[in-house]
Amino acid sequence: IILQQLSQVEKFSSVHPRPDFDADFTYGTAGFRMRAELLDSVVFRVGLLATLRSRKLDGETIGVMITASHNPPEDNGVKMVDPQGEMLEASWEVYATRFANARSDEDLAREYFNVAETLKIKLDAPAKVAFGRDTRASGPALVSALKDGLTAAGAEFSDFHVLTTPQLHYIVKSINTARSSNPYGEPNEAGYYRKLSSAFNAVMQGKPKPKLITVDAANGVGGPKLAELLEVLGGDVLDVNIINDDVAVTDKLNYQCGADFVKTQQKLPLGADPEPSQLYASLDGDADRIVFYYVDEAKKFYLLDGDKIASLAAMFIQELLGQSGIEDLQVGVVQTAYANGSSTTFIQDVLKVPVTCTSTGVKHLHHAAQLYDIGVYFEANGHGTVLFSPSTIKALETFEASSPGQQSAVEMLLSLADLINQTVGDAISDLLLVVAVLAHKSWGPSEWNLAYTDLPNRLVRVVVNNRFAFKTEDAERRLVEPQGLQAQINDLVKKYKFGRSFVRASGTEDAVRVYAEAATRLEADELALKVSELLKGL
Ligand code: G16
Repeated sequence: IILQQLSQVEKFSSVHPRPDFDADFTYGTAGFRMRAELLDSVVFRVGLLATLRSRKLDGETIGVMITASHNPPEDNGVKMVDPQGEMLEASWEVYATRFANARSDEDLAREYFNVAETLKIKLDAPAKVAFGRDTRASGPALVSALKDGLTAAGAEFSDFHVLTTPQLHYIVKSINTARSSNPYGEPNEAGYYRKLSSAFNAVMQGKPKPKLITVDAANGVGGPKLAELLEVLGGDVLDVNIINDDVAVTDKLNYQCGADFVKTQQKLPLGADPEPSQLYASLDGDADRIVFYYVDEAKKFYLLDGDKIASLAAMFIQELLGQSGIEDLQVGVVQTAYANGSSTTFIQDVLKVPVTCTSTGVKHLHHAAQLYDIGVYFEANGHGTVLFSPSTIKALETFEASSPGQQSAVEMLLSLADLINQTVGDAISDLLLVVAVLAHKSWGPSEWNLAYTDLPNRLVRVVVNNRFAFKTEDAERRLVEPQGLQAQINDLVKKYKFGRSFVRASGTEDAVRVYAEAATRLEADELALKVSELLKGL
């Protein structure tokens, strides 16, 4: 069997040769991501690794998602999903990188064998893989490469076709928990819509129908999927006007629209002509991020980003816990260095909720959030969710309420746990969460925005010669290399009131990101510019 499998790996690999690519492929913030034409061999090899991962985990289903999310249409990417719907365990990223960089078919077969040997994986053990893709034009060809990898390694596989990234995470968890005492949901797309819509109806019981919401779907997979959810919800529950939902013209994906555009440019997406005080939202290309916004009477734009979502969710959950009478359940918020300083102060000092800071990437935030009973995690860019630990769910389910008020708070918390995707950040689920919380508080977007005022900030993307030369510490807040650069940044920051700035290499684009915040818009822009100038020639 071993020899037969190795020869299959070599044979199939010869159809998916590694391209001429001077740099090494790396499994970054969200898997491999680059120009689609470079990815054929990488995706094939991810198929091999996903098979080994499933074998290692006694045949549990592993997910593979083909997407480049917020990146431009000509890019694509691939990432692996672990059995509980989490990102691939970090220790396996090394194997993914090794597979992707094997020079020849023989080298690849050797790596495959070595990983199986090192991890004591039986090559004749069963393996199952479920996969999906976004709407990019390069998706179908990459799916073929993936199928070849899975076939070569001998996995059983299920093709879920076009999905949002969080839908695939949901399906993987649902498949793997189907026979447990606590199945997560029906393991298919229809089950996802049913779960969300019944939880939303439960949370909204007795509340008036929310005002019209306009959702910019980035011309990505989120548009048609949100439309499907609305159909399951039924016409009378929620009025949503979906804009930028053209998935037929694939070049439009993320073009001057979507969550990343709105967050980084701090302006309206193409096609939005907003009515004052109405709620607007933008999804990203694979619908795992969402940001909200509105304009006032003077058409001034206000952004309600991931930090605002985290604050809103933490506030609501704290209030419900208070009403429920349950003690000893710790709510915590997890953020990254990009979190606006005002949000961190508000969460810690006003809500009295502890805050943890991790490196960028949902994989880091997710694990930190699992350390709380209820862990709210959001990146400022709108990627996040709220995790209820299994013991919290049990505590809620078994709590004996002594008043109807307590009872309804407990039921609300349990419905929220169903409404909020427990596997990963999910723009559609987060949309419903925000709408529901606003309904409960009888708030419009401006009341939501009042909690705290963001410090003006600027995020700049700088193309450098070698982004891998930038190494950080302290949850990416300090540069260790290139040597001396952090001291120069510190000297600049000192000159600005409420100044803060950091530099880190992107894990999804070939660039470095510079973040700056300060007391005024002008100063934040100036600080970002000056720090960016320090990077010239690096
Ligand atoms: C991905 C990750 C996010 C991360 C973003 C930007 O988002 O899932 O956690 O914040 O990339 O990362 P970086 O600054 O390293 O490029 P998405 O929505 O593109 O999958």
